[in-house]
Amino acid sequence: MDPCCDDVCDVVFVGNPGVGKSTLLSAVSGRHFESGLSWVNGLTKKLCFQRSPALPGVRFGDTPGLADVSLAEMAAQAINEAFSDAARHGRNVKLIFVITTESGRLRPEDLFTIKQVMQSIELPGGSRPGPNSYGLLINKCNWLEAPIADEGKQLINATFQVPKQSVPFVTGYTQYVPFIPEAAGADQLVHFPGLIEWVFSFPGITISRATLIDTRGLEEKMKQMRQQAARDEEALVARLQRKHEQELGELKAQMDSTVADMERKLREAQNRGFWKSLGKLVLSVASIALFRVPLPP
Ligand SMILES: Nc1nc2c(ncn2[C@@H]2O[C@H](COP(=O)(O)OP(=O)(O)OP(=O)(O)O)[C@@H](O)[C@H]2O)c(=O)[nH]1
Ligand SMILES: [Mg+2]
Repeated sequence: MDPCCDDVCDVVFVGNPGVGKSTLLSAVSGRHFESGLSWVNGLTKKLCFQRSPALPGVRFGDTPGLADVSLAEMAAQAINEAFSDAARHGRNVKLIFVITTESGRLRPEDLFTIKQVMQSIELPGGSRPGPNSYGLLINKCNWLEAPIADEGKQLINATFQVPKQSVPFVTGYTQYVPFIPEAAGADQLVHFPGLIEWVFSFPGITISRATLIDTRGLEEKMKQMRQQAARDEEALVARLQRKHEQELGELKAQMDSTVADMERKLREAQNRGFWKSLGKLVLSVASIALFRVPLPP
């Protein structure tokens, strides 16, 4: 679905420092969200809403990264402000998490941020967000052309589709964004084909209330998340392997049955040939006996 100028919603980008939230949001909105290199703290320090003239009903919201001890409180407040404001005005929220990978692997701090943020959301009737309540942009993927990229994507997709302690909120709305070399360290508008359409194809949620994320003991909570994520990944890989083996087993059984079927058909054909040959022989013998016809070669 293309964005339409009647759309009324908030597109809110959330994620850890430096993952590329502001860069991608600029690309989606056509407005400038300050981005670039930042070594000490994250670059975006507070909630920033901007509207695009082409889509007057849409507010694009940029937030600071959460999993940075020095920024966490500010980030928690900015995220809470974005959700509370949307709730107050009854605006639909397209919540998009931006994450990155490390050598193709998910980073526990990104899972931590997603879990914390999603746990802070309450929907109408007091319910918690269900499956597909958020979109996920996996940014700066410099491994998409690798021969085993599909395996990596399969594991990442499964991580977000199978509920587990480290990922209790699941989604199928995942999009891989390639690494753009010219975007490095720059604060410029980069074009990411298909990104706007993807963001607006996501239905979004109606938030009724948001609680402030508790950022106390962040380092300890992150340590626990690292351990939990490692355990969950191990279990998921084993599960995928079992599924793979089961699929291989099913394929083998299917092939065995096809081979057995072919062998049966071959035997039947041979038998048919035998009886046909026998019939021919009897006919030939009878012909010789009756009419003295010479035997066929
Ligand atoms: N090479 C490359 N660099 C990227 C890409 N996307 C973002 N960057 C760079 O990554 C750095 C951080 O990008 P930002 O958009 O500022 O990241 P952010 O998530 O908004 O960061 P904070 O505001 O600090 O939380 C910038 O130098 C971007 O130019 C990409 O696809 N390729
Ligand atoms: Mg930023």
